[in-house]
Amino acid sequence: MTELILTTFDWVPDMPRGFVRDLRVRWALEEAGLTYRVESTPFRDRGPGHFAHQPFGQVPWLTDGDLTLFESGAILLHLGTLSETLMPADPRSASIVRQWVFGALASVEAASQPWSFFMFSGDTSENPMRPFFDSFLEARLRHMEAVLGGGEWLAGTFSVADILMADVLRLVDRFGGLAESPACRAYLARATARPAFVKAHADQMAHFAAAD
Ligand SMILES: N[C@@H](CCC(=O)N[C@@H](CS)C(=O)NCC(=O)O)C(=O)O
Repeated sequence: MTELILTTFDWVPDMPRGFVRDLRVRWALEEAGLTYRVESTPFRDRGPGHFAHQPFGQVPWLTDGDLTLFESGAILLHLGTLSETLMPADPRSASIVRQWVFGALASVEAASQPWSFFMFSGDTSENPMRPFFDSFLEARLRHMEAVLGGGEWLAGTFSVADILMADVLRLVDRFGGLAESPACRAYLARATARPAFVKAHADQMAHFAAAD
């Protein structure tokens, strides 16, 4: 197996620390027990080399030999091909995992991201879009309550889908958005109690702190 290299920013301000999406990749790598190395790319000065790997100038990206991948969901699906801890070998179960990978990103994060931008900005004005984003997220969470109340993990056993869904819900929880969603909170507590998450989170915090 080739060496896996995860690239993230060299430094970020305090606010996003603990929530930068390299955490999803670190978490998956730790769950799978895969050997990897972390490299840094400048946060402040994003040059052509950065855009060659991540066309939006964002992080993370993963290098696996001569393959470079961006988008945390695509990276986790790739890691799923390397470890049955992340993605079951049985094709039917794997399809269910992929379904929930897209569910986490395209249905739940699509609603949580605009909401969290409002929360990050601290905007308390009567913005006409705010009620729309509140109710968009509330509807998604209401349906996730029913799903997550019905089982421990999204696809039966823990998988990359849970890493993505839990990380999406973590940002909602940061701003108090899970107050009315006890099943989502319990799922999040289960997921973030996993040693692989605890290590991934601590490693990300240490990585950025080392650059202060
Ligand atoms: N859809 C992308 C989103 C990546 C993303 O939003 N990365 C953030 C860090 S968590 C970033 O690089 N932000 C800096 C920027 O957008 O300029 C993924 O899941 O990988």
